[in-house]
Amino acid sequence: MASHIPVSLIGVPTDIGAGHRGARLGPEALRIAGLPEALAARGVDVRDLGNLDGPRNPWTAPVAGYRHLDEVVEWNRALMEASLAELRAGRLPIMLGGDHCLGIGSITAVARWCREQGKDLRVLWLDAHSDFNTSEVTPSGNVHGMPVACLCGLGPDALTRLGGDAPALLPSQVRQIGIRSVDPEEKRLIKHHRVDVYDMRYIDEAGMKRTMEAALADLGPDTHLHVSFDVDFLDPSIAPGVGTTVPGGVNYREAQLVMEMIADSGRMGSLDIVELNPLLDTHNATAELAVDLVESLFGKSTLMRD
Ligand code: HAR
Ligand code: MN
Ligand code: MN
Ligand code: MN
Repeated sequence: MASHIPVSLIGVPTDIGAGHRGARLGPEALRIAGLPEALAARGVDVRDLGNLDGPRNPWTAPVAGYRHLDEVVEWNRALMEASLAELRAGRLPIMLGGDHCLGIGSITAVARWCREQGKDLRVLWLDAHSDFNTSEVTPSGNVHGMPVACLCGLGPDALTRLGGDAPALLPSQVRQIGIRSVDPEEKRLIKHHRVDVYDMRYIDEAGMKRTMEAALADLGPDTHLHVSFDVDFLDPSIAPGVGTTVPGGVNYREAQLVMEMIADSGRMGSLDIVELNPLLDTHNATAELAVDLVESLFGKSTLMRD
């Protein structure tokens, strides 16, 4: 069986960044769907650290373009510290979300660790959305629509400087896949900052194999690959348990290929699983699908390739 670096599961039960409540139940739904056991069955040394603690969801209206900014900062500070500790201990952290605002703390930790180690960092953002809004242009004030912008230095100091003075990422380190919902001003920002976006039109035309070859091109031997997997990346017909479904998403076979090609790269060093909302799911099917895909990320393949 393939050998893997040891894994730490970090539950991040937050929905303060989202427009629907319920993603805070995501970590438990992923456990009930059998994530720890599935990893262990693949020969992975897996430790479940339980859930982080943080402020409750005040469920208030946006202020100056942000909903719940203080709470978002507090959760992300806690996550950054927890994740950095696991990376420094030589473990691969898997964030069990929780809404996608947690990508700020998660990826800030990874960027800091890569700087300490002299490693390059590449981020694969699997999502229906670009998550590149700012407080000036957001249609909702929901911070789960802003994490990529924050990581690239566009946002409030409390989030863009979570890991120190420099932004965590350059836009050139990001590859977005599955995108099909971008707000008009957000699109302008994405183009201005030249984020590499493989949208559904690109996937339709090139096919998923060529898309992933492009997204994974030029990984060095020392590149750390962070995968931020928003389950709304998947088509809602197979993944209904998310707050912001967008039709026309990635199908089951395409999703498997994405995960298998990431596994083949041998570079994945950290993973977020976000936006799962069990209150909107049918019999935990979306959580079970996420677990199935994580098995592929850890090398489960069809009989013919083993
Ligand atoms: N673009 C919209 C907004 O900013 C919707 C964002 C939805 N967010 C997520 N993250 N599910 O991908 O409000
Ligand atoms: Mn997202
Ligand atoms: Mn999304
Ligand atoms: Mn969304």
